[in-house]
Amino acid sequence: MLKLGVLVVVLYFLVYLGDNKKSVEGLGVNWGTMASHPLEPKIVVQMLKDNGIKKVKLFDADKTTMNALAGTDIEVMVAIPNDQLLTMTDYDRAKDWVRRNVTRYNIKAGVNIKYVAVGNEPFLTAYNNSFVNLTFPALQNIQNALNEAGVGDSIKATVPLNADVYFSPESNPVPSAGRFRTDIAELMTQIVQFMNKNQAPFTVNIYPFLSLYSNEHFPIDFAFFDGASNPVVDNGVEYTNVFDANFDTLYSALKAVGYGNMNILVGEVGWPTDGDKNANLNYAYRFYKGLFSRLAANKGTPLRPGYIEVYLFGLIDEDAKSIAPGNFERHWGIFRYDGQPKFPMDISGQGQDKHLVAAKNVQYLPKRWCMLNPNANNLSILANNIDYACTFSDCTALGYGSSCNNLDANGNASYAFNMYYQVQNQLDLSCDFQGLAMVTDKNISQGTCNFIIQTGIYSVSSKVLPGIVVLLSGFTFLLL
Ligand SMILES: *[C@@H]1O[C@H](CO)[C@@H](O)[C@H](O)[C@H]1NC(C)=O
Ligand SMILES: *[C@@H]1O[C@H](CO)[C@@H](O)[C@H](O)[C@H]1NC(C)=O
Ligand SMILES: *[C@@H]1O[C@H](CO)[C@@H](O)[C@H](O)[C@H]1NC(C)=O
Ligand SMILES: *[C@@H]1O[C@H](CO)[C@@H](O)[C@H](O)[C@H]1NC(C)=O
Ligand SMILES: *[C@@H]1O[C@H](CO)[C@@H](O)[C@H](O)[C@H]1NC(C)=O
Ligand SMILES: CC(=O)N[C@H]1CO[C@H](CO)[C@@H](O)[C@@H]1O
Repeated sequence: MLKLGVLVVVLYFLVYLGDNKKSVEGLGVNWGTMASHPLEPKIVVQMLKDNGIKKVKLFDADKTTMNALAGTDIEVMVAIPNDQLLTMTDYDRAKDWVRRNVTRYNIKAGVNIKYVAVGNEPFLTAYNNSFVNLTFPALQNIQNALNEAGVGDSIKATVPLNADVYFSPESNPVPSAGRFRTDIAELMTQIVQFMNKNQAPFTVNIYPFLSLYSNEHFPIDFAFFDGASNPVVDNGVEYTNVFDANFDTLYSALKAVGYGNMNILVGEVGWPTDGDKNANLNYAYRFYKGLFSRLAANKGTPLRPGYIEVYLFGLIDEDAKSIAPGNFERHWGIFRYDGQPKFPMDISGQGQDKHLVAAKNVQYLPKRWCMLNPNANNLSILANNIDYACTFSDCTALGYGSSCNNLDANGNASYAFNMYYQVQNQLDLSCDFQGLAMVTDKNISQGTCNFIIQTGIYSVSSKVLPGIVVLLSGFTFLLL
């Protein structure tokens, strides 16, 4: 008994000394993987640990990711994508999903799963009601399956929703008038009732950047946390930022249907750094600095003071995301595509201008770029070749207000050719473009426009061996 006590003390100090990184209480990040060259999951997990980030929200339950999280104490939200909601309306399939993607990892492999996200913003108006009749049955089946598997006390099913599921009327556009969207009001009430009964949180994604992006008259200061010249006044409460106003509109909508005490979790919040005139490093820095200082102070909002559980969006840039909502979609990362921090960010909320710890052991392709051959003379075929390059790679930094928007026509062509060449892992044939292009070992970056070298692709087969997972989970068990 004494020996065990000593061991526990020793372990405590090991853990304590090792944990010199601090983040605001309970800070989480969204870890999306829609990238041409995703970083190897174990490198990402090490990066999370190095930065003291203890919660992640995923968009699936990918095996390699889950194995990399095994044996860490990082809390995990796994997810069921929208295109699987229909399947989950069948209880047996839902039970099977929980067995394969939750209990297998949670109980047997030491992955600390806390939530299952059922769908992702399924009620977005852009989805034309495709998931309106599927989400609630899927949610019920998943939570019931978790309960039946005996893990329902610690693992909760929730539905990450976009802030467009609630509104305040134009006649009274203040947070206290918040209500659920009329077309889904009855459904939202049922969902909230069910989640409340199971002590699951309401998950909402709040994007001040999108408020600014979608409305050219939006007062820019209202998107940040450092004060606004014209606050919105609501029953004597002054709102100086859209995050608070938005959150409290949800609070009021919940209260109006009788669930004002429900736990609210912010599933996504963040600011992109490229792909739009308002998506840049300075604004992202300003936004996060304000956010972290409030979170560190547990300030909460006027109607819901105190701690808020928050997941940043997102961890790493994703160059294969759909740009239907806008070019900024591929630039939400607090880290670049290669795990390098983009700007100073103090996630402890103390406002120090330090950088996050970069990903370690990232392998890059050789320092070779593709560019427009200065001797190319048949320029009639240039436009088509640029189009081709940009169709199969990410040229969003070329757009208006973006980091590469100041290139000349030749620079544009070189940028497009290089992005394609990198995405193709620098295959020789991918730097030809009907004879217009050539490879160079000179860094052809210009000003704010970085001509990147891609990372090497990791072999997906290099998964953690089952034996190691068992070992790790044994260790976790010892610590408990
Ligand atoms: C929704 O409907 C519009 C108009 O009917 C259509 O253009 C769009 O592709 C649809 N979107 C989806 C996701 O089905
Ligand atoms: C959802 O179900 C209701 C009731 O069965 C039906 O009237 C409605 O058309 C369905 N909506 C969609 C988008 O399938
Ligand atoms: C330019 O290239 C196109 C396509 O290869 C070809 O049809 C055309 O004759 C070329 N023009 C010149 C001036 O070489
Ligand atoms: C470069 O490409 C961007 C995006 O396609 C375009 O807006 C811009 O006008 C181009 N610049 C020149 C000088 O051709
Ligand atoms: C190329 O130059 C840019 C700008 O000086 C720099 O930021 C970037 O790190 C360089 N890239 C490589 C691969 O050395
Ligand atoms: C959403 C998700 O990741 N589902 C996975 C659950 O487990 C099965 C079997 O391992 C996978 O095929 C699914 O992709």
